[in-house]
Amino acid sequence: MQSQNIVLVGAPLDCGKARKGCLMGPDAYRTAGIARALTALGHSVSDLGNVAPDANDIPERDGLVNLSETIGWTTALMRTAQEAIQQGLPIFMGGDHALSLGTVPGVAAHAAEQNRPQFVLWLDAHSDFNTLETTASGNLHGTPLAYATGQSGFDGFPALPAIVPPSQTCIIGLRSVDLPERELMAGTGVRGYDMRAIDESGVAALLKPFLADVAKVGGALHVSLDVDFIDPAYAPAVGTTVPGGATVREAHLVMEMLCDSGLMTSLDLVELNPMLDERGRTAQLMVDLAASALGRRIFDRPTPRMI
Ligand code: HAR
Ligand code: MN
Ligand code: MN
Ligand code: MN
Repeated sequence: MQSQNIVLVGAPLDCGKARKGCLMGPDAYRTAGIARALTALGHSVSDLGNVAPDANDIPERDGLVNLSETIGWTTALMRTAQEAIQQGLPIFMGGDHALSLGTVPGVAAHAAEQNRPQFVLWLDAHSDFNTLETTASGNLHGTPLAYATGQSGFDGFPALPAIVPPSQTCIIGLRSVDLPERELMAGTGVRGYDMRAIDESGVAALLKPFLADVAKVGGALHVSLDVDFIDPAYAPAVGTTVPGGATVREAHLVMEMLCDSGLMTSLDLVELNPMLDERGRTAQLMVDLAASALGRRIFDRPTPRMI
């Protein structure tokens, strides 16, 4: 693949749910060698360091976890994403999935400036399609796809600089969807594929038509990779494990196809909780998946070493 300017952005937000630990994610990816792995593929890599949340006076609301801090991260990350994508292909190193409340609208604003349609591929056990009104847990990491696609019910959040039409989103890996999320998604044109669809047809058959749609209109493609897309047997370092997820090879195949397509313009790595990891294996797997998306082939893989 062509050499790219890759821009690493640390987003150590941990406000999207109660269990703490995702704030260590960016440093876990750095320690697992993300810059080295991508440089070895011929890319030039810069690391902008970690973002901090904006201050605001937004009052907390009963039933919502860390509303003010989450909005502070959202405004900061919208701005950072718009800046970072001018410099190349940003990789937003989370942090929990609430970071996509900022990154997706931010990159979508940039695509809109260029008159390019923005598409989003959401690799996740969850649909993250709750609103502030529908969330039962109050955990805002369960809401970013609803926000970015312009659903109502986000009082207090900034106006979206650009909306991603639901029909330009594709979720793969589903195995935990709340009833209100299902109702809200129905009829919007969101493509949602559950694990059974992967079992029955293989992940390649699901991904191909979506990538073809992106290519047909010269779209920009944001990929949001939640650790829990992968089965917890391979990726234990996440607070919201759901058994029955993607295998290591299914996840790599998605990344390899993204690489072949040349369509990916930005990437989130989210929900890694290093506190729950086993000798860094989940952080390493996420780095390896990013490398696959950016040109590493099976035969290029370093021989695994014992750690
Ligand atoms: N749907 C549930 C909720 O809204 C669980 C959301 C969990 N989300 C993540 N990210 N872990 O995908 O509370
Ligand atoms: Mn998620
Ligand atoms: Mn621009
Ligand atoms: Mn998830």
